[in-house]
Amino acid sequence: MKNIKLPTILSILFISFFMITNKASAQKIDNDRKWWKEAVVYQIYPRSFKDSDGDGVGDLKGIISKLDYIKSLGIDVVWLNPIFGSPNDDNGYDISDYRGIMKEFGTMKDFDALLKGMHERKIKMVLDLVVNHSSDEHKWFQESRKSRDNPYRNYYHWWDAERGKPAHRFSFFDVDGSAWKYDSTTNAYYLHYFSRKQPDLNWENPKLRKEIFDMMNFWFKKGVDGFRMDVISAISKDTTFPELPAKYHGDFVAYYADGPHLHEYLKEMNKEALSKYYVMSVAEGLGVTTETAHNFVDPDRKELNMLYHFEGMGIGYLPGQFKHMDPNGYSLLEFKNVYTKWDSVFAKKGWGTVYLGNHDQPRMLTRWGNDAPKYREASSKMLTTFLMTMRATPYYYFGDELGMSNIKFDRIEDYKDIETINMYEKTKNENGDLDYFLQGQKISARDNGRTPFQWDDSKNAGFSNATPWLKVNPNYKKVNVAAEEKDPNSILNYFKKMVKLRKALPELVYGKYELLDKENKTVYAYTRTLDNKKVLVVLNFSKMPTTFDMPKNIGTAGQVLINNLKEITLQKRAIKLQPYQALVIRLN
Ligand code: ISL
Repeated sequence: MKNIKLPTILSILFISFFMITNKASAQKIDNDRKWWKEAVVYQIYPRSFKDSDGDGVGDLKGIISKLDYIKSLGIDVVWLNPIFGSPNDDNGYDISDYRGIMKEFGTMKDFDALLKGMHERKIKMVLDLVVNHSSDEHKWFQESRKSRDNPYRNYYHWWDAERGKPAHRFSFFDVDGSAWKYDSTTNAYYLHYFSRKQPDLNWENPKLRKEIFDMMNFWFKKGVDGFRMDVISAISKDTTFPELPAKYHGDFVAYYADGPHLHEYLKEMNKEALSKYYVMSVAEGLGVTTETAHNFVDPDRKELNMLYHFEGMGIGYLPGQFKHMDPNGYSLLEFKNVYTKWDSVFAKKGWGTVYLGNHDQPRMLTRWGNDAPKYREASSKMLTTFLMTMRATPYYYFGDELGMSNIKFDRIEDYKDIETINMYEKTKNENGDLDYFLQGQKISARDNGRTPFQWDDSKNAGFSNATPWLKVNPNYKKVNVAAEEKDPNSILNYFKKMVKLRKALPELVYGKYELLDKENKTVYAYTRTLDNKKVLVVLNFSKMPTTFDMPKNIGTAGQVLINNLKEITLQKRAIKLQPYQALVIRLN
C-alpha cells in the first residue's frame, strides 16, 4: 500500500511547467479554434462593483479604478450588465437610451476610458444587448403610445381593445401575472413579458430591426468585442397572438422561445452587424432546449457563437414552486446528468457555456456548495474547479472568486429587486404565505447575488463611502479582496491558479469529456482528453469524506495538477477525498 502526500506547492510547479510546454500541443488543435472558446468570461454587475463618486451606486470610473485587479485574475473577457440610459425599473434591463450611458454610471467619456483601459490590458469587453424590450421611457415608446397612427406605433406590440381582451400571455414580473397592460390613451393593450415598464419591441417591423443593428454597429465601431443577448430567444412573436397552443401549457417559456421568425432575425443580425467584426455573441437561451440549441450556434447557420441554457439553473426547485428550493438540497445525479447531456450536445458541432451563478441567481457557494464557515473555502474552490474544467466557455460571476455568499435578508424592505418585490405583492394579493415566500427568497432571490463587492474590511467593504444601494454582506470583514490577496491559500488565489491551469492545458478547453462513475451520488468525476493528453477531474460535492476508485481503463495517476486542499491520499487506485475536495490529476 502506497501513501502519497503531495503539498500544494508541487502543483504550482507543475502548472508552470505545463504553461511552458503547452505551445506544442496547442498546434494540434484543428482550425476550429476561436478566441471565445478559449476565453474565461468574468461578469461584472456594475451597480455593485465599485462606487467612485460617493452615491452608493457602482459606476464606470469605479471599474476603471479596479482594472488592475481584474487583470490580476487572468480572465480574458469582461461582460458588463447593462450600462445604458435607464430609469432602472429592472436595474438597467429597461433601456431608455441605447446609445448613452446611465447617469449613475457616468458618461461616454468614462466608457471610452474604460474600454481603452481594458484593451490596454488585453481584456475584451462584452456588453449586454437588451432588445426584447425597451423601457417605457424610451422615446420610441413615448411616441408609440401617443396615437394609433404614430410612426412609432409598430415599434411595439399593441392590441386594440375593441377586438376584446387579447389571449393571455404570462409576465415574469407583473403583479397580476399578465403580460398585457391596458393603456387608455389609445384604448389598447401593449405586451410586456417582463415589467409594465418593459414593453416588448416589435421585431416584425424592419425599421425597428434596422435601428437595433445600427445601434450594435455603433458600439462595435467603438471597439466593443461582443454582446451577451438578453432573452434573445423571445424576440419573435406570433403577432396574431393566438391562445397558447396546448403543447406549451405549463411551459410558456418554451413557447416564448419558439417564435416563427426568430432565426431569420438572428441571421439578419449576423449579416448586418456581427459578421463585420471579430466579435463574440452569446444568447441568453431562455426556453432553449438540447434539440433547438444548434439552431442558434452552429457555425454554418451564421447566427450566434454560444448560448447559455437554463437546465442547470432549474435543478433543486420544489416541483411546481417557482423560486422555492428544496431544503434537502439538490441531486448531484441530476446535476451530472444535465451537464453531461449539454456537453454531448456540442461534442461535434457548436460550442457550449458553463456557469453556476449570475445576476439572476443566488450565489453559487450557497446554492451549489456549502456556505457554512467550515466548508465555504473548500466548496467554493471545488465549484471553481468544475467551472474551469468543462468543455465550454466558463462565465464566472464577480465575487464568486472571493467566496461571496447569499445575504439571506429577513425582511422584504431589504430587497431592491423588482422580481422579489412584485412576487411578494402577488403572494400578498393572493393571500399566500408571506413567511414561506421570504424563507424561499433567502436561497433563491436575485439580490443575493447583487450585494456590493467586498474589497476590504473598511466601512461598506470599501465599495462606497456612502450607504450602498443594497446592503453589504456582513461577512465582508473576512471575505474580501485585501485579505484574500495576502493569503496564498485563499479562494481568490485558487481561482487565479485554476484560470492559469485552464489556459495552460488545451485539453481542458477542447478535450473530449467522459463522465466516470455515473451513479455516484456524491462524487463528480470525469476525464478530459486531447490527442494523447488526458486529465482526471475528481470533485467531492458532499461534506462527507469518501473514496473514489479510479477505473482501470483510464490510465494511471501522474502529477497532481491541482488540489483544493493540502493533501491527497492515493492508495493504489483509490483516492480518498475529504469533504468538498477537488483534484485535477494528469493521467499516464
Ligand atoms: O431572473 C429570472 C428568474 O429569477 C429569469 O426568469 C429572468 O427573468 C430571465 O432569465 C430573463 O433575464 C434577463 O432579462 C430580464 C432581466 O430582469 C434579467 O436580469 C436578465 O438577465 C429582463 O430584461
